[in-house]
Parts: sequence; C-alpha cells; structure tokens
Amino acid sequence: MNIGIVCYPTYGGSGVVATELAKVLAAKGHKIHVLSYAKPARLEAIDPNIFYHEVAINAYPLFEYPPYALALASQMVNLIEYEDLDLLHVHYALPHATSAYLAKQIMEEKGINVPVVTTLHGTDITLVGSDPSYKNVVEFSINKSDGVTAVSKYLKEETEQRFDIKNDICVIPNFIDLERFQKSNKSHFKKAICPDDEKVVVHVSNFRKVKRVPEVVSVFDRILKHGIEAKLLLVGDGPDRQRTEQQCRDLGICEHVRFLGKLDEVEEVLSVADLFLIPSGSETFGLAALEAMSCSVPVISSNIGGLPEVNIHGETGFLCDLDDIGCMAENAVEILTNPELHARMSKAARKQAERFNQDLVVNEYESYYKEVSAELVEAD
Ligand code: GMT
Repeated sequence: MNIGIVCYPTYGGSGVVATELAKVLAAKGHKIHVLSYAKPARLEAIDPNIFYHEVAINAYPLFEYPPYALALASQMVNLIEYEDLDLLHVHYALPHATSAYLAKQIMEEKGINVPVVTTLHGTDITLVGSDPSYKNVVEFSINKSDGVTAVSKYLKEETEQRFDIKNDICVIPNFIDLERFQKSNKSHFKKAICPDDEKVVVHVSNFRKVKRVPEVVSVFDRILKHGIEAKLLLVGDGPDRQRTEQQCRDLGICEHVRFLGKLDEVEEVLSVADLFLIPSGSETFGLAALEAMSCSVPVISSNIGGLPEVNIHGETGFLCDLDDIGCMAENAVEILTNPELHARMSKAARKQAERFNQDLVVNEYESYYKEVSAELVEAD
C-alpha cells in the first residue's frame, strides 16, 4: 500500500509509535510517506520505502499564530494527489484528524476518496483534546475519521466517556522491537557509572508535570535511606528538570543521581537497570515502561490509566496508588534486596513485553487498514 503517516516529531509518545510503525511497514514493502513539521527523532536511517515530507509554514506578519492545521491539510492534499496515497494514518487527534478531514473533503471534490485512520494516543483525549477550547472540533474530527484506533482499552473507554463518539474504536496497543530492546552486556557503562556495583534505578520521560519526576527522586531518596547503595539515572529533559535538580540538592543526594538528558539509545541505559520507576499522574499506555520491561527490567508504576494493561501487579513489578511514595519505596526496596524476586520479575517483564511484539501488532494495523479501505469502497 501507499500510506501517509502524519505525526509529531517528538522524542516520546505518539511520534515514536508513528515512526516505528512507518519503519516496520516499510520493511514489509509498503511505501510510506511521513508528514511532520520536523524530522521525527527516530527516523534516522535512509530507507528506500520511506519518504519524509516537511510541512511548510508561511510565517506571514499578520499571523500571530501561523495556521499549522491548514498548512498540514494542504500538504496532505498534495500527498494524496501526487503520491497517490491509498490511506492516510494520523497519530494524535489534535489537529491531525481535523486537517485530514479537511484534506479528505478537498479530495472528494476532485472525485478521490481516501480513507483516514486516526490513532488516539493520550493527551489528545485526556488533557488537551477534551479542553473546552478544542473539544467540539476534536469530537467532530474523530467522528469523521473512517477508522479510529486507541492504544489501550483504558483510552477507548475514556474517549467514549468524554466525547459523543459515533464510530467504533478499535484497540491496537503500542508495540516494541524485541530485538532492539533486550538486555545486552554494557558492563563498561555499568562500571563507569557504578564503580562499586551499586543498584541502578532508571526513569525515562519528557519531564512534564504529569510524569511526576520529583516523586521518582523522593522514592529513590527512601531507597538510599534504607541503606541500599544505588544510583538513579534520569533520561530525558523537559520543564521539571530544574526543579528536580534543586530537589536533589535539597536532599543532598546529587552524587547518586545522574541527569543523562535526551538519549537515542535508551536501551543501553535500560540494559544496566535493576528497576524502572514510572509514577505518572496520567498515562494512557506507558511506552517507556514497555521498553524497560522488554529489557527485562521490573517496573514500579502508578495504577492509573493504561499502565495496569502493561505492568502486571506482583508479576512484572508493582502498581501503587497515585502519589503513594511510601508504597513505591517499600516495593522498590523489596525488589532491590530480594534477588529471587528480582529474577522472577525480570523474566516475567520480558515475557509480558513479548505480547506487544511489533510483528504481531503491526499485522493488526495492516488488517485494520484493509478493513477500513474495504468498508469505504462498499459505501461508495
Ligand atoms: O505524554 C507523552 O509522553 C506524549 C504522549 C503523546 O501522545 O505523544 O504520549 C501518550 O502516547 C504514548 C504513545 O501512545 C503513550 O505511551 C503515553 O502513555 C501517552 N501519554 C499520556 O497519556 C500522558
């Protein structure tokens, strides 16, 4: 198929899922046209089946806010018309599903009907999308998509609760490259960072408020206070970084905490990790947790959103109530001091990650594309 994939170019979340999907589909022989306002972080290598198109925005002085959604729709029209797209798959409803609807309307005037699939990821529903300033448009655009998928059961239910949804939402979970994300020998790195063979606790996020990075530090502080020799590796960057650095200074634990910034090869850090912490206040799936689990790292997470669909309490790690630092610290100490429990959870984490094998999940997307395309032909 000739498929257009529209996404944000960001490090975390929907941009990563869209880019990885593009790469797997391309490897299976599909021609993929990726459309974004900048080159997505993980679209690094040259692939004969992937074509990258950047949205050109004309910054006219009259525009205090350049109309990105319109420039995107216009580029979508170009792609559908000149690249002969069979299907347009947009990731994150806002404004991608709206631009897609507009592009579809324009193409219908020209006698071409291209199916649009929208994948809902998270804050496009739970935070920004349901804000009164966008809600009507997001709801309309979801309903106008020919196919809608959500990355977890939780997100499907949440979407149906928050919006008046007319179409059936298909749950297709996020997926993982089990080859790339597996524990590998990084003893050099481990020795450099932990000369005394300390335990390694890892957190990866975009340091937005919702990720609760200060809670990660509070849990880690309790791990240290329990007498466990440990290091905390914080991967990523964002608004809460400075606040978190200050917290480390206030607690006097800076020498045990390393801020590694944004990293492309997260799997290298995960390979030396003994425990992954993700205490998020909102998480529709938790791709970062899945990446850790695929590298055989037990996870301690909050029990909200889609996290219980990924991290299984008592098996692959533990789930605690939101903001319950005591529970998270207690379970962290248990995992870090009980080698038998740690080994069992590491094994179970990898096994659970295998359920999200990218080959299986991308097959689901392909079947869904076929189903949506066939329904559209039938309706015509
Ligand atoms: O919050 C983010 O990191 C970005 C956001 C996005 O849509 O780009 O992430 C959401 O989508 C990810 C991929 O489907 C999910 O793994 C995250 O759980 C989800 N984030 C939230 O719901 C806060």
